[in-house]
Amino acid sequence: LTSLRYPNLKRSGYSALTDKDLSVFEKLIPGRVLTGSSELDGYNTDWLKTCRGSSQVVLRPKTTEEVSAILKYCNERKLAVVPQGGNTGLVGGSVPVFDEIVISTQLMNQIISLDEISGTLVCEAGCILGNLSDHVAESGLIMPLDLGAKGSCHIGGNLATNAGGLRLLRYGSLHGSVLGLEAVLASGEVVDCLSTLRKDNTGYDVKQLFIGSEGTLGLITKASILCPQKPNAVNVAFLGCDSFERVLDIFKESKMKLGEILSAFEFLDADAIAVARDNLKLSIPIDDTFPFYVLIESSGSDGAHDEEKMNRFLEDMMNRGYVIDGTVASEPAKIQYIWSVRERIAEGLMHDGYCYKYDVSLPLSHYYGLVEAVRKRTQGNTTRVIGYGHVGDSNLHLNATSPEYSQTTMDLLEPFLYDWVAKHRGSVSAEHGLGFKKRDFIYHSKSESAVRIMNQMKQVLDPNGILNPYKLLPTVIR
Ligand code: FAD
Ligand code: 2HG
Ligand code: ZN
Repeated sequence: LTSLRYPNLKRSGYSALTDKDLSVFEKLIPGRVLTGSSELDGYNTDWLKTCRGSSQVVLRPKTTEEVSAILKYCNERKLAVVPQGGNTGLVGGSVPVFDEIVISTQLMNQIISLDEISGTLVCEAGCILGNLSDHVAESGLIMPLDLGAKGSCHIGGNLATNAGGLRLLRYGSLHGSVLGLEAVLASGEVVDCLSTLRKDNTGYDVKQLFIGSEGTLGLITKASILCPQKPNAVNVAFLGCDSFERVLDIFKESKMKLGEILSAFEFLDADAIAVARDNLKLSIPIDDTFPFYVLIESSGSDGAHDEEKMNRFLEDMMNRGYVIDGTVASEPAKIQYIWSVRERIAEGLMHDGYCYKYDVSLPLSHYYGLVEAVRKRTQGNTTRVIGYGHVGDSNLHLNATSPEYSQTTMDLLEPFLYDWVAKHRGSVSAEHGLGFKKRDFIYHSKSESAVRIMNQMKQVLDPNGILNPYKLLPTVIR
């Protein structure tokens, strides 16, 4: 079988689904086997509407034991599967490529425990991030990660992609804040690493393997997460400046002057602001004619102290001419509005038609140079090329759009963009992962020896290759 959608890719030799398989699944999880084609549409199509599979069945287990029984059966039958959480992934990793069986964590959404003193949350993989945030907030805690997709992404999906997001600058990556997890291997074996300990140096840290493995090594069923204290005082500044050099100056100064209360440092260029203004009809909190905008958040424990610190910092930035105009908010509604201008850019880009999405890490000295280079190269072939993102983490979101997919535009973008990133010693995927779309660019950021070890790990944990095939690992292992 060769998919019409992916003419250069052949389906591997997995078994095809039979009626007998369906009746086995129906016995394992009665009433939770979806087969109607209209019902399956959403599970077969990714958030960006650029990848579509043709799975015939979606399984919705409720427990680890059910996941284990399903995987054991699929492994013995050599049926390929794709784990799916909220299906908000941006690299085509969460949907089938051909007819892989979708295993959705939608019904695994129980919160198991919350220790208010240590801040340890234990929950099932299908809990929606936003619901977890609301839950821990009642105990004066926050989740260590926050992202625009919080209304639908699952915590299991967050772990599987090692999602970064808007708070990474302050709270670090999930490799630090995940204390434990439970996962089921392709064989059905349950790997219990559901520790709640902060310190535990007893041998290899096996749970780390699953964080960022994008569903290729096991299906994550539970997680234990360290939740920070909810800050008493939050301030958000939205600033306009006249060059990218100024953005970097402000970043350096904010680390010095805001110190321990700095909790986010994001930037948007004028073309990103135009997406919020023109496509989403959002009113921009300050004059909308600056070439660059910065969003700075401070979070601390003393409102008066933090506000004074922020105001002194901003005054200094304006006196020095680094900031031309700005607004500061401390009321929750205004803070939320300013954040929505930043968080909704991904949604706004979809109004242009087709979106070529890139998520790279670059040394700050070369960070915006990529946007300029891509703009120059694709001039006349795109509606716009925008740069925005987590500049405080050296993570650039570069997006180009056009009314519909164009192979000419794609050929201008790739491999040019990835070569540029590799030449400047960056990463071709900072936080979204490799999934289906970027797996063959892995060598731009990882050595052949590192990829060989990844492949060996895959062979050990999933010898039949049933877990999320055609994802993360490249077509050719060198
Ligand atoms: P899915 O999309 O369902 O799956 C993603 C991958 O994880 C797939 O490979 C899938 O097979 C695997 N997977 C899912 N669940 C499991 C499981 N239980 N066990 C094993 N594998 C599993 N990402 C960031 O890093 N930072 C951001 O700021 C950010 N913002 C976003 C904003 C928007 C509007 C959108 C649409 C996406 C954004 N993303 C961001 C992308 C991102 O990867 C996630 O939204 C999120 O982490 C994916 O979670 P999900 O539950 O939707 O996973
Ligand atoms: C964000 O930071 C997400 O908003 C999405 O990672 C980035 O869509 C993008 O380019
Ligand atoms: Zn991001």
